[in-house]
Amino acid sequence: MDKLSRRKLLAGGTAGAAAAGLSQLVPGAGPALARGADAHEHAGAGEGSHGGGAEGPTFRKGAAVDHGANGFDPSELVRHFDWGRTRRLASGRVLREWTLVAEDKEIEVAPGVHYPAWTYNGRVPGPTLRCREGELLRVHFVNSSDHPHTMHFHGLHPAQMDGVPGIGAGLVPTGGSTVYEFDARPFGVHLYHCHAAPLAEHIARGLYGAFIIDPKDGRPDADELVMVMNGFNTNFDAQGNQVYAVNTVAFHYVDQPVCVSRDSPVRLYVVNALEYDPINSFHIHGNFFNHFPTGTSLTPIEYTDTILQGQAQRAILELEFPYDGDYMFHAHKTEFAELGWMGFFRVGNGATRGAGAADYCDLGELETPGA
Ligand SMILES: [Cu+2]
Repeated sequence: MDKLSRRKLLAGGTAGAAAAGLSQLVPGAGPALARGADAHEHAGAGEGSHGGGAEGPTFRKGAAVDHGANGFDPSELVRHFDWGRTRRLASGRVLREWTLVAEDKEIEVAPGVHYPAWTYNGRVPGPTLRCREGELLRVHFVNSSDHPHTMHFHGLHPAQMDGVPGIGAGLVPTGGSTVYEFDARPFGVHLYHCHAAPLAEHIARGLYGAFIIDPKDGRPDADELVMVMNGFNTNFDAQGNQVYAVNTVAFHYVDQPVCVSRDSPVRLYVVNALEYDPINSFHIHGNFFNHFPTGTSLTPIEYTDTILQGQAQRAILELEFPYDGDYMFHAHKTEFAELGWMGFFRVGNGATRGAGAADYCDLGELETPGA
């Protein structure tokens, strides 16, 4: 299928594999927030456009993903950093260790859309591994999947530890295990993923995660969030994706916005793990951020509201929200946004946002605007 025919399938809902994938869903559904004017603008209200957003055919009315069954919740995952376990070596150096298990697991990526994922530790994305520059890292990898896999880290390390077929431990067979060991460098936001062939499928199935190396002296305090941009090719034609998201579940942060405090530093670790589409993007409404590509410099390269990322590119974005309210963030590749890659930041508390504000946003005591 060429690119054009894929677009036609997505846009027109004509017969074919893509349409069949979407036909499990019922139009006209969606979280209340997405019914705002802004969401309509971006969602295109479904009239002959791609997917139609939370109002469109990618959602079942009133339905939600069963996070319990998935075993992970994007609202928790967004602030979860896995620091592993540490001990100090005789040299004084810190040894940091993790255990990651590959396992096959069906996950729900949009209400009613179940996808046969391959996971690290039962979740997609895999755990956000976090460490400090200069530490010795040791990753115990166990393959409990029905397929051979590896763990390939971005960063500086010897070829033997690269997690590719034919070098070092190479492919780890079903029931097998290995240990990857390397130094934590350079600081920045990186990623890890399986490197078995066919590579695109092994990544697209869900075998990836963020890998953050903090500078030796750390970074300034901030409310830190990890956002792994991903997608799901639910019809397995390897031509684009039918569901797009940050942290796996389509429109999750429309349904449950990411709550942040006004006038407080927020740091986003944004990783593009999307397969089958060459470019992804991140755009925020009503705000600008400092952009640190790969997070390897402490000096931003630009102050903007939109960044592009090719496959495996990533960045740190730093910002503050000067006003209360709900602020959309989404791929500015609008087709992706309409198929699930959009969400909201909710700034301030219920009292300052007025009627209709969800009460799960418990940010404690906040000043009212203008006070
Ligand atoms: Cu794999």
